[in-house]
Amino acid sequence: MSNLPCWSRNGVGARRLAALAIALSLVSGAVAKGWSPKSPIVRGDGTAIGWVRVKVLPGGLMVHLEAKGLPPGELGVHVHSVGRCDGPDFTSAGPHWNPTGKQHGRLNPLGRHEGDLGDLWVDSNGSTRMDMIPPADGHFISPFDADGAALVIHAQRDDERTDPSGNSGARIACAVLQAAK
Ligand SMILES: [Cu+2]
Ligand SMILES: [Zn+2]
Repeated sequence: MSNLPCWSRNGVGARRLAALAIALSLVSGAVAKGWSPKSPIVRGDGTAIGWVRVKVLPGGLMVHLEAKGLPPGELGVHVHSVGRCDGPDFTSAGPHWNPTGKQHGRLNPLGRHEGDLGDLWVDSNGSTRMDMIPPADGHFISPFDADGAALVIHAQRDDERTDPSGNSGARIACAVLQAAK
């Protein structure tokens, strides 16, 4: 698991990561600025269930999201390549953001997509609140090209290995991501 993203669960872990982000911002000045506006996360029927905001860093995409009304457990979550969330199936969001032509998943020897974020942890009451902080090194290509980008939450866990989407099942929620202003 050590090479998987450092998603934190609700509660203490999330607060610790937030504290770390604040501490880093005090040291480097690099974290406090650059967040996008909040984008609504919607279900297939258009109901808003939460929000997400992102920040493009040289090593990856920093993500913060909060949502309710999701099925409990681990759910795959990715950046998809088109900024369109047309319900009910969100196929409009296109495939995973993959500017380098890789296969899906951090555990795939031919991976990974730059849009692969791992899994959300959803509480027994259906809510989630998570931060993803990317590795500090490496190169990352911003997904905010001409057709934008979307964040998609799936019905099942992402196995981080199976091309093209980690066997993560249907697309159950979507947010049109916004670039930082
Ligand atoms: Cu996806
Ligand atoms: Zn992928």
